[in-house]
Amino acid sequence: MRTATARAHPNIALVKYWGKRDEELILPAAGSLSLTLDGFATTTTVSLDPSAAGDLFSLNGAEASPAQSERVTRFLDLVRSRAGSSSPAVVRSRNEAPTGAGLASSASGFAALAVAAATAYGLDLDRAELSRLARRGSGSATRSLVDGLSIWHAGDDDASSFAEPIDGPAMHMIIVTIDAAEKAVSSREAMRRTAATSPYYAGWVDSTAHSLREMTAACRAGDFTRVGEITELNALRMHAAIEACEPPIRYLRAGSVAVFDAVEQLRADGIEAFATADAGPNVVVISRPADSAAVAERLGGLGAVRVVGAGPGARLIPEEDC
Ligand code: 2P0
Repeated sequence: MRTATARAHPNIALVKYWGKRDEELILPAAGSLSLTLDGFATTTTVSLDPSAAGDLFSLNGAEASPAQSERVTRFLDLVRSRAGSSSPAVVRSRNEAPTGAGLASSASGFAALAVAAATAYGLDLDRAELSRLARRGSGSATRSLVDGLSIWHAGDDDASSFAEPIDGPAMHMIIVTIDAAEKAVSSREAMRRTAATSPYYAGWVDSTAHSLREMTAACRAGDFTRVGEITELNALRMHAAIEACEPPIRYLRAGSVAVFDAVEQLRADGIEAFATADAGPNVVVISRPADSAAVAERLGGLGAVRVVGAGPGARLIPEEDC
């Protein structure tokens, strides 16, 4: 029985991925840029079991839902077809982040699964190939193969749509958890609805492509202030496009808006901090590393606060570390 264990971390996008050009290949409408975190790890073990009737997937020690299991099986089918194998697998995954709460557990989940499954099934893939493989599970997982700052090139086909590292200013992320419950509308469904019904979708895609070029330049220049300004602008544009769907989707709650207000006040007080939010109510604030303790203290009353830095891309770990 062949077994491999991998660990991956979520990433938070500074320029967001929101919308697909190709649903089957998960090619994004525009490129994106993120920071892989050093917390909230997912650890996944894939063990081939040729005698089993089908795949078995457990999450945090409990059998996964049929929908989750089917998504894992579809991903494993892709790996099996490349490896020329028909063996089912036992997949055991442990997630340190609350699943479905906008902390991108699908990113760490499919990044860890891509590395563990590729190894267990005997595929010899380099980092860009692993990033492309993870993309087939979930778009944001593409970026979690990369250490620290990661740029996902939109590309125009399967071969050209992958993530790679990019230099940038040092930063911390202050994660403010407003609500850890599962979100009402999944990212996948909300992206579809935005593309199909939001009158601002075309503007979102165009402006994101432009923001990514500006963000790339700001990162290369080590310009934290500009990185922060583009981050907050891009997040608000994404939420504006989402809120204009029919029927509307609104991920930000009163508590989320209170964090954006507090961040504006921090800047007025001379501490450079900038806010972003994904497909849920939780807010992530970026600051220079030297300011993160002060930012966390100021935001402490608004939600559960955790400070994280840059973390490693998905990689194999020895079995005994699980
Ligand atoms: C991102 N998000 O760039 C954006 C910002 C959420 C808001 O990528 O359909 O789970 O699996 O490709 O990657 C969340 O969407 O969607 C996401 P699929 P995914 O991080």
